This record gives sequence, structure tokens and C-alpha cells, in this order.
Amino acid sequence: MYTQALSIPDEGRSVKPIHPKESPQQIQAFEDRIAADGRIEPQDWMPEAYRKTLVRQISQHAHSEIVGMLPEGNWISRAPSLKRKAILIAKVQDEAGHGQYLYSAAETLGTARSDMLDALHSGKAKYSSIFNYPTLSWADVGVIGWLVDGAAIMNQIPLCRCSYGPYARAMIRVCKEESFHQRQGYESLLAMMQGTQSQRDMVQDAVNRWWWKCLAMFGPPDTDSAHSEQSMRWGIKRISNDELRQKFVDATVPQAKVLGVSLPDPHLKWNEARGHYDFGDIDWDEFWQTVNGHGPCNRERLATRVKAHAQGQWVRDAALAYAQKQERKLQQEAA
Ligand code: BYC
Repeated sequence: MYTQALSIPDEGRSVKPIHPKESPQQIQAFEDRIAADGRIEPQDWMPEAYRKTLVRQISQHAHSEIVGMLPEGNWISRAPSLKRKAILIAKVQDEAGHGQYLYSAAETLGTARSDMLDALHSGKAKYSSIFNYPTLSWADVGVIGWLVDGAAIMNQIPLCRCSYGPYARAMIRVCKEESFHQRQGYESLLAMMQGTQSQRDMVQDAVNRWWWKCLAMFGPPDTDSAHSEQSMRWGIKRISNDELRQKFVDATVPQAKVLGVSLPDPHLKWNEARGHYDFGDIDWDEFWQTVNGHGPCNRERLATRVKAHAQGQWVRDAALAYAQKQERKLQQEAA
């Protein structure tokens, strides 16, 4: 859907920047458009650094969507009922769709999908830290919907106003689907909380394991965030990592009360003066360990992803052969 006005590179080849020279006039026109809150489209001139930042963020986001299929996919064959299985399959499939929109949006910046996937598979590219933790019980599926998708929505709603058009438009649809994901997770947990004591314990255990990881998902504190300042100036990020984290905490505490679970933080307390909840310290060492490849499931996630890609090669080959056949047919008919 983003490719109509652009020629997308062949597999395996990156495209050179369309506008290698950056004249003061071009930069001024770009800055003026950003200042007026206008959108930058694929055909427009943009500084190379803006393009690179977008490719980094959008491709990491796409990788997160497809790696994010794995922890929950783990439970499809063990869902407790047909209804829950159908919902989970649909949700995991949605995540693949999100990856698809996002890779397409990144391609409009002149990057080949195969290069982005190579970067993921070789361990060079990042994806969200959150998907490197194991899903130990069925309650984890509900908690991922409620907290992980909840955190994702909080982060992604402002991206619907991102200055880069294709990313912003992709995010509108992603956010609609994510909000369904969040509600299905919460509803599934509500059902468990109305069940037996061991079901309630299972939910509490899952919340205890995921809560801090979800707070870290928003990225490092603003003071340590390498890209935030520039990305906010360019209208890529609209709200800082810390502000989003705070909004997430404030929105989630009342939901936890309704659900009847406690959040595992003795410092979590309403602060009347700030009009926000205070919360404890995040373990940033653990976060960076995970981001840098040493979390509990990093190796397993990458190995599964690489295997799935290799096993899907025949599908890509078949699709390509079919497209070439159709193309030849059209040419013969036109001749
Ligand atoms: N995990 O300067 P900073 C989903 C990296 S998908 C790993 O603040 P930035 C879902 C960061 O990349 C969820 N790495 O960076 C899917 C940077 O490293 P590089 C994904 C992280 O870009 C399926 C360095 O730390 N959402 O929700 O300004 C099922 C410094 O950080 C993380 C998105 O991708 C992390 N958590 O801000 C269910 C949203 N945090 O690149 C759910 C789009 C930071 O210099 N992305 N890093 O090597 C963003 O909004 C921003 O990229 C971030 C980071 C807020 C994540």
C-alpha cells in the first residue's frame, strides 16, 4: 500500500539515498515543514540523518512485531478452550500483519526488506526487550495482552502523529488492533480472577513477572536516551520515554484494582502534589543485558525466527515465480 509511488529495490540490494546532497534551501524547507507540523512523504527530500533514524526505529519496530509472535504463539496449541485458541490465533496473526505494514513503511525510505531481515537474523538489529522473557503459564498470555499491548498502545498512539507519513498511517491501524488485543487480554484475566484460587495465583504470578519488564519497554530514562531529543525535534517521537512510562503507570493502577491483582512495587503510591503515581526503580542493568542479547530467551527467539525464515523460503520463491509468470504472460499478450 505504500509502494505505489516508489520503485522498491530487488531482494538483497540496498538503494542509495535519493538525494545525497543536502543544500541549505532543502534543509530549510524540511525544517519549515516540520515546524508547521506537516507530513514528510517518501517522495520528499529529507536529511539523511532523518531517514536513518526512521529506518532504525521502524525496522526495529517491525522486528518487534514478528518476534513478538513467538512468546504467545507458544500457547496456541495449549489454549484452554476453542474460543481462547481462536482469539489467540487471530491476535498472533495480527502481529504478523503489523510487521508487514511496518516493513513496507521502512521500504519507502529506500531500504530493502531482505537487508532489514538480515540485520535481525544476524543479531545486529534490536527488537523490543520484552520478547526475551518466557511465557510460563496461560496467564502470561492474558498479561501480555493487558500489560505488554497496553504499554505498546501508550507508546504507539503518539506515533500516529509521527512526521513521516507512511509510519503515521501504519500506526493508525496498528493501534486499533492493539487496543482490541489489550482488551482481550484484560477480559481473559477477569475470567481467571473469577475462577479458582489457583487461577488467581497464576494471574498474580504472571503480573509479578511482567510488570517491571513492561515499565522498561518504554526505553531508558530520558537522561540516558540517546535519540529522544533529536527524534522529538523531528516530530518522530512526540512524548518522551519517561512521560509515556508515567502515563502507563497512572492508567494501569486503577485497572489492576478492578482486576483484583497487586502490582509488585512497594513504592507505588499516589502523589497528590505531582498528580501521578510514584514508583520504584527499574533494574536498568538487567534491561541492557537483555537488549544486548543476554536475556533469558534471546538465543531461542532468534534461532526460532531464523528457522521460520528458512522454512518459508519456498513460499517466497513460489510467489516470485508466479509473479514472473504473470509478468511474462502480460508481456506476451501486449506483444
Ligand atoms: N527494547 O535513545 P532511545 C509491540 C534501544 S512491539 C530494545 O530511547 P529511541 C508488540 C533503542 O533502540 C513493541 N531496545 O531510543 C508486538 C536505542 O538503541 P539503538 C515495540 C530498546 O528509538 C507484538 C537505545 O536503546 N515498539 O508492542 O529514541 C505483540 C537507546 O534508546 C528498547 C516499538 O518499537 C527496548 N524496550 O526510543 C505485542 C515502538 N528501548 O537503536 C506487542 C517504536 C530502547 O541506538 N519505537 N531501546 O541501537 C519507539 O517508540 C522507540 O524506538 C523506543 C526507543 C521508545 C522503543
